[in-house]
Amino acid sequence: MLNKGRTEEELFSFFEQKKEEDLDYRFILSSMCTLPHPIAVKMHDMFLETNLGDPGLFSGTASLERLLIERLGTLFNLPAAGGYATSGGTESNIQALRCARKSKKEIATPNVVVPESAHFSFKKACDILCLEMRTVPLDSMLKMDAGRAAEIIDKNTVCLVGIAGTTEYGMVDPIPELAAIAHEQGTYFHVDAAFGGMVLPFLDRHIPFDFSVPGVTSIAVDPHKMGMSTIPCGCLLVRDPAILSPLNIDTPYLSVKQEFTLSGTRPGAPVAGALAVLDYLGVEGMRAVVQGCMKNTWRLIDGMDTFGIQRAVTPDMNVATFVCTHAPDRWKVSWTRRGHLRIVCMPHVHRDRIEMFLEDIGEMYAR
Ligand code: 0PR
Repeated sequence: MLNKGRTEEELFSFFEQKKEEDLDYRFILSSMCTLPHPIAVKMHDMFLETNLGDPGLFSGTASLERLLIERLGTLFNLPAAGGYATSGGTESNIQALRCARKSKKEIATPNVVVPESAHFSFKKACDILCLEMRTVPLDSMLKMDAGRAAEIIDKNTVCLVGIAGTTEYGMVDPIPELAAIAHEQGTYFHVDAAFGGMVLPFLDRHIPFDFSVPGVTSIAVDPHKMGMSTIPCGCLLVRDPAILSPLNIDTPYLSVKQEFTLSGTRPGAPVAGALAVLDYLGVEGMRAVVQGCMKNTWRLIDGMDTFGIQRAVTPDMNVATFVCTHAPDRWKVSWTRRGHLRIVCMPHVHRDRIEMFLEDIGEMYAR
Protein backbone atom coordinates (compact mmCIF):
# COMPACT_ATOMS: atom_id res chain seq x y z
CA MET A 1 0.00 0.00 0.00
CA LEU A 2 1.02 3.59 -0.47
CA ASN A 3 2.20 5.09 2.79
CA LYS A 4 0.46 8.40 2.15
CA GLY A 5 -2.81 8.59 0.21
CA ARG A 6 -3.05 10.27 -3.20
CA THR A 7 -5.29 13.23 -3.99
CA GLU A 8 -8.47 12.76 -5.94
CA GLU A 9 -6.95 14.69 -8.87
CA GLU A 10 -3.89 12.44 -8.96
CA LEU A 11 -6.07 9.38 -8.82
CA PHE A 12 -8.38 10.58 -11.56
CA SER A 13 -5.53 11.35 -13.88
CA PHE A 14 -3.97 7.90 -13.29
CA PHE A 15 -7.25 5.99 -13.58
CA GLU A 16 -8.30 7.95 -16.67
CA GLN A 17 -5.02 7.09 -18.30
CA LYS A 18 -5.63 3.40 -17.53
CA LYS A 19 -9.17 3.59 -18.89
CA GLU A 20 -7.79 4.97 -22.14
CA GLU A 21 -5.63 1.88 -22.49
CA ASP A 22 -8.83 -0.20 -22.73
CA LEU A 23 -10.23 -0.82 -26.20
CA ASP A 24 -13.10 1.31 -27.42
CA TYR A 25 -16.28 -0.81 -27.56
CA ARG A 26 -17.07 0.65 -30.99
CA PHE A 27 -14.22 -1.39 -32.46
CA ILE A 28 -14.95 -4.57 -30.48
CA LEU A 29 -16.59 -7.16 -32.70
CA SER A 30 -15.44 -10.19 -30.69
CA SER A 31 -17.30 -9.82 -27.42
CA MET A 32 -20.48 -11.33 -26.05
CA CYS A 33 -20.69 -8.43 -23.62
CA THR A 34 -21.83 -4.98 -24.62
CA LEU A 35 -22.22 -1.44 -23.36
CA PRO A 36 -24.78 -1.59 -20.56
CA HIS A 37 -28.12 0.04 -21.24
CA PRO A 38 -28.24 3.54 -19.61
CA ILE A 39 -31.17 2.46 -17.40
CA ALA A 40 -29.04 -0.43 -16.07
CA VAL A 41 -26.23 1.99 -15.22
CA LYS A 42 -28.63 4.24 -13.28
CA MET A 43 -30.12 1.40 -11.25
CA HIS A 44 -26.70 -0.17 -10.72
CA ASP A 45 -25.55 3.12 -9.18
CA MET A 46 -28.62 3.24 -6.95
CA PHE A 47 -27.95 -0.26 -5.53
CA LEU A 48 -24.17 -0.06 -5.35
CA GLU A 49 -23.79 -1.04 -1.69
CA THR A 50 -26.32 -3.87 -1.64
CA ASN A 51 -25.28 -7.43 -0.80
CA LEU A 52 -27.57 -10.29 -1.78
CA GLY A 53 -25.39 -12.61 0.31
CA ASP A 54 -27.28 -11.39 3.36
CA PRO A 55 -30.74 -10.88 1.89
CA GLY A 56 -32.43 -10.15 5.21
CA LEU A 57 -30.51 -6.86 5.32
CA PHE A 58 -31.53 -5.94 1.78
CA SER A 59 -35.01 -7.35 1.47
CA GLY A 60 -35.99 -4.86 -1.25
CA THR A 61 -33.03 -5.85 -3.40
CA ALA A 62 -33.73 -9.53 -2.67
CA SER A 63 -37.27 -9.07 -3.96
CA LEU A 64 -35.84 -7.53 -7.16
CA GLU A 65 -33.79 -10.72 -7.59
CA ARG A 66 -36.96 -12.81 -7.22
CA LEU A 67 -38.70 -10.56 -9.76
CA LEU A 68 -35.82 -11.01 -12.20
CA ILE A 69 -36.11 -14.79 -11.89
CA GLU A 70 -39.88 -14.56 -12.32
CA ARG A 71 -39.53 -12.39 -15.45
CA LEU A 72 -37.05 -14.81 -16.99
CA GLY A 73 -39.10 -17.84 -15.91
CA THR A 74 -42.12 -16.30 -17.64
CA LEU A 75 -40.04 -15.57 -20.73
CA PHE A 76 -38.99 -19.25 -20.68
CA ASN A 77 -42.61 -20.43 -20.28
CA LEU A 78 -42.47 -21.34 -16.60
CA PRO A 79 -43.37 -18.40 -14.34
CA ALA A 80 -42.95 -20.60 -11.24
CA ALA A 81 -39.35 -21.56 -12.09
CA GLY A 82 -36.85 -21.37 -9.25
CA GLY A 83 -33.38 -19.89 -9.50
CA TYR A 84 -31.08 -17.06 -8.51
CA ALA A 85 -28.70 -14.47 -9.92
CA THR A 86 -25.15 -15.72 -10.43
CA SER A 87 -21.94 -14.02 -11.48
CA GLY A 88 -22.43 -15.30 -15.04
CA GLY A 89 -22.62 -18.39 -17.20
CA THR A 90 -19.63 -20.06 -15.58
CA GLU A 91 -21.19 -20.03 -12.12
CA SER A 92 -24.60 -21.04 -13.48
CA ASN A 93 -23.06 -24.03 -15.26
CA ILE A 94 -21.03 -25.07 -12.21
CA GLN A 95 -24.13 -24.87 -10.02
CA ALA A 96 -26.25 -26.82 -12.52
CA LEU A 97 -23.69 -29.62 -12.53
CA ARG A 98 -23.59 -29.57 -8.71
CA CYS A 99 -27.38 -30.02 -8.65
CA ALA A 100 -27.14 -32.82 -11.21
CA ARG A 101 -24.33 -34.57 -9.33
CA LYS A 102 -26.24 -34.38 -6.06
CA SER A 103 -29.35 -35.85 -7.66
CA LYS A 104 -27.41 -39.07 -8.35
CA LYS A 105 -25.19 -39.43 -5.29
CA GLU A 106 -25.12 -43.21 -5.61
CA ILE A 107 -23.08 -43.16 -8.85
CA ALA A 108 -19.41 -43.81 -8.04
CA THR A 109 -17.91 -42.78 -11.39
CA PRO A 110 -20.16 -39.98 -12.66
CA ASN A 111 -19.88 -38.46 -16.12
CA VAL A 112 -21.34 -35.45 -17.90
CA VAL A 113 -22.15 -35.45 -21.60
CA VAL A 114 -21.59 -32.14 -23.44
CA PRO A 115 -21.30 -31.17 -27.10
CA GLU A 116 -17.85 -30.43 -28.57
CA SER A 117 -19.05 -26.84 -28.83
CA ALA A 118 -19.61 -26.47 -25.07
CA HIS A 119 -18.16 -23.39 -23.41
CA PHE A 120 -14.93 -23.97 -21.49
CA SER A 121 -16.78 -23.31 -18.23
CA PHE A 122 -17.89 -26.97 -18.34
CA LYS A 123 -14.23 -28.02 -18.15
CA LYS A 124 -13.88 -25.92 -15.01
CA ALA A 125 -17.10 -27.34 -13.57
CA CYS A 126 -16.08 -30.95 -14.25
CA ASP A 127 -12.64 -30.33 -12.82
CA ILE A 128 -14.02 -28.84 -9.59
CA LEU A 129 -16.68 -31.53 -9.20
CA CYS A 130 -14.42 -34.45 -10.28
CA LEU A 131 -16.76 -35.42 -13.10
CA GLU A 132 -15.67 -37.14 -16.29
CA MET A 133 -16.53 -34.87 -19.25
CA ARG A 134 -17.58 -36.75 -22.40
CA THR A 135 -17.83 -34.71 -25.58
CA VAL A 136 -20.26 -35.45 -28.37
CA PRO A 137 -19.24 -34.61 -31.97
CA LEU A 138 -21.17 -32.00 -33.94
CA ASP A 139 -23.14 -32.50 -37.12
CA SER A 140 -22.47 -30.60 -40.36
CA MET A 141 -24.39 -27.60 -38.99
CA LEU A 142 -22.08 -27.56 -35.94
CA LYS A 143 -24.91 -28.66 -33.65
CA MET A 144 -24.65 -31.51 -31.17
CA ASP A 145 -25.32 -34.80 -32.95
CA ALA A 146 -28.28 -36.20 -30.97
CA GLY A 147 -27.74 -39.73 -32.32
CA ARG A 148 -24.17 -39.74 -31.02
CA ALA A 149 -25.33 -38.27 -27.70
CA ALA A 150 -27.73 -41.21 -27.31
CA GLU A 151 -24.80 -43.61 -27.86
CA ILE A 152 -22.47 -41.83 -25.42
CA ILE A 153 -24.90 -41.29 -22.53
CA ASP A 154 -24.98 -44.19 -20.05
CA LYS A 155 -26.16 -45.17 -16.59
CA ASN A 156 -23.31 -43.19 -15.01
CA THR A 157 -24.31 -39.94 -16.76
CA VAL A 158 -25.48 -37.43 -14.16
CA CYS A 159 -26.08 -34.63 -16.64
CA LEU A 160 -26.64 -34.10 -20.34
CA VAL A 161 -25.92 -30.56 -21.54
CA GLY A 162 -27.31 -28.83 -24.62
CA ILE A 163 -26.28 -25.37 -25.81
CA ALA A 164 -28.82 -22.79 -26.96
CA GLY A 165 -26.52 -20.35 -28.71
CA THR A 166 -22.98 -21.68 -28.95
CA THR A 167 -20.18 -19.30 -28.08
CA GLU A 168 -18.24 -19.75 -31.29
CA TYR A 169 -20.92 -20.23 -33.97
CA GLY A 170 -24.25 -19.11 -32.47
CA MET A 171 -25.93 -22.46 -33.07
CA VAL A 172 -28.75 -24.05 -31.07
CA ASP A 173 -28.47 -27.76 -30.32
CA PRO A 174 -31.54 -29.97 -31.00
CA ILE A 175 -32.96 -29.36 -27.52
CA PRO A 176 -36.22 -31.41 -27.84
CA GLU A 177 -34.34 -34.49 -29.12
CA LEU A 178 -31.73 -34.16 -26.39
CA ALA A 179 -34.41 -33.66 -23.73
CA ALA A 180 -36.07 -36.89 -24.87
CA ILE A 181 -32.76 -38.77 -24.64
CA ALA A 182 -32.14 -37.42 -21.13
CA HIS A 183 -35.69 -38.27 -20.10
CA GLU A 184 -35.36 -41.85 -21.33
CA GLN A 185 -32.15 -42.26 -19.32
CA GLY A 186 -33.67 -40.49 -16.27
CA THR A 187 -30.92 -37.89 -16.46
CA TYR A 188 -30.77 -34.20 -15.53
CA PHE A 189 -30.78 -32.03 -18.68
CA HIS A 190 -29.16 -28.60 -18.47
CA VAL A 191 -29.50 -26.02 -21.26
CA ASP A 192 -26.72 -23.45 -21.50
CA ALA A 193 -28.55 -20.44 -22.91
CA ALA A 194 -26.07 -17.96 -21.41
CA PHE A 195 -26.01 -16.16 -24.75
CA GLY A 196 -29.12 -17.39 -26.54
CA GLY A 197 -31.55 -17.03 -23.66
CA MET A 198 -31.94 -13.33 -24.32
CA VAL A 199 -32.06 -13.76 -28.11
CA LEU A 200 -34.19 -16.80 -28.96
CA PRO A 201 -37.47 -15.62 -27.35
CA PHE A 202 -37.33 -12.49 -29.52
CA LEU A 203 -36.69 -14.06 -32.94
CA ASP A 204 -39.40 -14.44 -35.58
CA ARG A 205 -38.35 -18.07 -36.04
CA HIS A 206 -39.42 -20.32 -33.16
CA ILE A 207 -36.49 -22.40 -31.91
CA PRO A 208 -37.46 -24.56 -28.91
CA PHE A 209 -35.00 -24.42 -26.02
CA ASP A 210 -36.82 -23.51 -22.80
CA PHE A 211 -39.07 -25.04 -20.12
CA SER A 212 -41.82 -25.58 -22.71
CA VAL A 213 -39.68 -28.54 -23.79
CA PRO A 214 -40.48 -31.40 -21.38
CA GLY A 215 -37.30 -32.75 -19.81
CA VAL A 216 -35.38 -29.45 -19.58
CA THR A 217 -34.26 -29.38 -15.93
CA SER A 218 -32.36 -26.09 -15.75
CA ILE A 219 -31.32 -23.15 -17.91
CA ALA A 220 -28.38 -20.75 -17.67
CA VAL A 221 -29.04 -17.26 -19.06
CA ASP A 222 -26.85 -14.17 -18.79
CA PRO A 223 -28.39 -10.70 -18.60
CA HIS A 224 -24.82 -9.33 -18.82
CA LYS A 225 -24.59 -10.56 -22.40
CA MET A 226 -27.60 -9.78 -24.63
CA GLY A 227 -29.61 -8.51 -21.63
CA MET A 228 -27.48 -5.33 -21.61
CA SER A 229 -27.17 -5.29 -17.81
CA THR A 230 -24.07 -4.16 -16.02
CA ILE A 231 -21.49 -6.88 -15.31
CA PRO A 232 -21.74 -9.33 -13.51
CA CYS A 233 -25.22 -10.76 -13.90
CA GLY A 234 -26.05 -14.31 -14.87
CA CYS A 235 -29.06 -16.35 -13.82
CA LEU A 236 -29.61 -20.04 -13.18
CA LEU A 237 -33.23 -21.13 -13.58
CA VAL A 238 -34.52 -24.51 -12.45
CA ARG A 239 -37.80 -26.20 -13.35
CA ASP A 240 -38.53 -26.99 -9.71
CA PRO A 241 -37.15 -24.74 -6.93
CA ALA A 242 -36.45 -27.92 -4.90
CA ILE A 243 -33.69 -28.83 -7.40
CA LEU A 244 -31.46 -26.27 -5.66
CA SER A 245 -32.21 -27.54 -2.13
CA PRO A 246 -29.46 -30.20 -2.00
CA LEU A 247 -26.93 -27.35 -2.37
CA ASN A 248 -28.14 -25.70 0.82
CA ILE A 249 -25.61 -25.24 3.58
CA ASP A 250 -26.24 -23.73 7.01
CA THR A 251 -25.42 -20.07 7.49
CA PRO A 252 -26.34 -19.77 11.16
CA TYR A 253 -25.31 -16.17 11.86
CA LEU A 254 -26.79 -14.59 8.71
CA SER A 255 -30.25 -13.15 8.18
CA VAL A 256 -31.16 -16.36 6.30
CA LYS A 257 -30.24 -19.67 7.88
CA GLN A 258 -29.33 -21.53 4.69
CA GLU A 259 -28.01 -20.67 1.25
CA PHE A 260 -27.55 -22.60 -2.01
CA THR A 261 -25.49 -19.98 -3.85
CA LEU A 262 -21.83 -20.45 -4.75
CA SER A 263 -20.61 -16.96 -3.84
CA GLY A 264 -21.20 -15.58 -0.38
CA THR A 265 -21.23 -11.84 -0.92
CA ARG A 266 -23.23 -11.14 -4.08
CA PRO A 267 -23.78 -7.77 -5.75
CA GLY A 268 -27.37 -6.50 -5.89
CA ALA A 269 -26.46 -3.65 -8.25
CA PRO A 270 -26.28 -5.61 -11.54
CA VAL A 271 -29.43 -7.51 -10.57
CA ALA A 272 -31.28 -4.20 -10.23
CA GLY A 273 -29.74 -3.16 -13.55
CA ALA A 274 -30.81 -6.37 -15.30
CA LEU A 275 -34.41 -6.15 -14.09
CA ALA A 276 -34.58 -2.46 -15.01
CA VAL A 277 -33.59 -3.21 -18.62
CA LEU A 278 -36.25 -5.92 -18.95
CA ASP A 279 -38.98 -3.74 -17.47
CA TYR A 280 -37.91 -0.63 -19.35
CA LEU A 281 -37.81 -2.31 -22.75
CA GLY A 282 -40.48 -4.95 -22.29
CA VAL A 283 -40.86 -7.73 -24.85
CA GLU A 284 -41.41 -5.20 -27.64
CA GLY A 285 -38.23 -3.28 -26.85
CA MET A 286 -36.13 -6.43 -26.50
CA ARG A 287 -37.51 -7.71 -29.77
CA ALA A 288 -36.46 -4.48 -31.48
CA VAL A 289 -32.92 -4.78 -30.08
CA VAL A 290 -32.58 -8.44 -31.07
CA GLN A 291 -34.06 -7.90 -34.52
CA GLY A 292 -31.63 -5.02 -35.05
CA CYS A 293 -28.73 -7.32 -34.17
CA MET A 294 -30.06 -10.00 -36.54
CA LYS A 295 -30.45 -7.48 -39.38
CA ASN A 296 -26.84 -6.41 -38.90
CA THR A 297 -25.71 -10.04 -38.80
CA TRP A 298 -27.36 -10.63 -42.17
CA ARG A 299 -26.02 -7.39 -43.66
CA LEU A 300 -22.54 -8.54 -42.61
CA ILE A 301 -23.02 -12.03 -44.05
CA ASP A 302 -24.37 -10.63 -47.35
CA GLY A 303 -21.66 -7.95 -47.52
CA MET A 304 -18.88 -10.49 -46.95
CA ASP A 305 -20.45 -12.71 -49.60
CA THR A 306 -20.06 -9.95 -52.22
CA PHE A 307 -16.29 -10.07 -51.55
CA GLY A 308 -16.31 -13.84 -52.00
CA ILE A 309 -15.91 -14.45 -48.26
CA GLN A 310 -18.20 -17.33 -47.40
CA ARG A 311 -20.01 -17.80 -44.11
CA ALA A 312 -18.71 -20.82 -42.16
CA VAL A 313 -22.24 -21.78 -41.19
CA THR A 314 -25.69 -20.16 -41.20
CA PRO A 315 -26.12 -19.05 -37.59
CA ASP A 316 -29.29 -19.36 -35.52
CA MET A 317 -28.49 -16.01 -33.92
CA ASN A 318 -26.25 -12.96 -34.06
CA VAL A 319 -22.85 -14.63 -34.34
CA ALA A 320 -21.37 -14.53 -37.85
CA THR A 321 -18.42 -16.73 -38.83
CA PHE A 322 -16.45 -16.74 -42.06
CA VAL A 323 -13.94 -18.72 -44.05
CA CYS A 324 -11.31 -16.03 -43.99
CA THR A 325 -7.76 -15.71 -42.71
CA HIS A 326 -7.16 -11.98 -42.17
CA ALA A 327 -9.13 -9.07 -40.84
CA PRO A 328 -8.33 -5.33 -40.74
CA ASP A 329 -6.12 -4.37 -37.80
CA ARG A 330 -8.17 -1.65 -36.21
CA TRP A 331 -11.05 -4.03 -35.49
CA LYS A 332 -10.99 -6.48 -32.61
CA VAL A 333 -12.32 -9.73 -34.07
CA SER A 334 -11.87 -13.30 -32.86
CA TRP A 335 -10.96 -16.64 -34.42
CA THR A 336 -12.65 -19.93 -33.63
CA ARG A 337 -10.85 -23.18 -32.83
CA ARG A 338 -11.65 -24.27 -36.39
CA GLY A 339 -9.91 -21.14 -37.70
CA HIS A 340 -12.94 -19.14 -38.78
CA LEU A 341 -13.26 -15.38 -38.41
CA ARG A 342 -15.93 -14.70 -35.77
CA ILE A 343 -17.94 -11.52 -35.29
CA VAL A 344 -20.65 -11.11 -32.65
CA CYS A 345 -23.23 -8.52 -33.67
CA MET A 346 -23.98 -7.18 -30.19
CA PRO A 347 -26.22 -4.16 -29.57
CA HIS A 348 -23.19 -1.81 -29.59
CA VAL A 349 -22.25 -2.99 -33.10
CA HIS A 350 -24.43 -0.55 -35.00
CA ARG A 351 -25.11 -0.65 -38.72
CA ASP A 352 -22.54 2.11 -39.45
CA ARG A 353 -19.87 -0.05 -37.76
CA ILE A 354 -20.78 -3.00 -39.98
CA GLU A 355 -20.52 -0.77 -43.06
CA MET A 356 -17.12 0.57 -41.89
CA PHE A 357 -15.85 -2.94 -41.24
CA LEU A 358 -17.08 -4.10 -44.66
CA GLU A 359 -15.34 -1.16 -46.33
CA ASP A 360 -12.08 -1.99 -44.53
CA ILE A 361 -12.17 -5.70 -45.27
CA GLY A 362 -13.31 -5.03 -48.84
CA GLU A 363 -10.17 -2.94 -49.41
CA MET A 364 -8.00 -5.71 -47.97
CA TYR A 365 -9.44 -8.37 -50.19
CA ALA A 366 -9.44 -6.15 -53.28
CA ARG A 367 -5.68 -5.71 -52.94
N1 0PR B 1 -21.90 -20.35 -21.75
C1 0PR B 1 -21.81 -19.79 -22.96
C2 0PR B 1 -22.60 -20.35 -24.10
C3 0PR B 1 -20.98 -18.68 -23.14
O1 0PR B 1 -20.88 -18.13 -24.36
C4 0PR B 1 -20.25 -18.18 -22.04
C5 0PR B 1 -19.33 -17.02 -22.18
C6 0PR B 1 -20.39 -18.81 -20.79
C7 0PR B 1 -21.22 -19.90 -20.69
C8 0PR B 1 -19.67 -18.32 -19.57
O2 0PR B 1 -20.17 -17.09 -19.17
P1 0PR B 1 -19.36 -16.10 -18.25
O3 0PR B 1 -18.15 -15.65 -19.01
O4 0PR B 1 -20.34 -15.02 -17.97
O5 0PR B 1 -19.01 -16.85 -17.01
N2 0PR B 1 -19.13 -16.51 -23.43
C9 0PR B 1 -18.14 -15.52 -23.75
C10 0PR B 1 -16.86 -16.17 -24.25
O6 0PR B 1 -16.26 -16.98 -23.53
C11 0PR B 1 -17.81 -14.61 -22.58
C12 0PR B 1 -17.05 -13.43 -23.03
C13 0PR B 1 -17.66 -12.20 -23.16
C14 0PR B 1 -15.70 -13.52 -23.32
C15 0PR B 1 -16.96 -11.12 -23.58
C16 0PR B 1 -14.98 -12.41 -23.77
C17 0PR B 1 -15.61 -11.22 -23.89
O7 0PR B 1 -14.92 -10.12 -24.33
O8 0PR B 1 -16.46 -15.83 -25.35
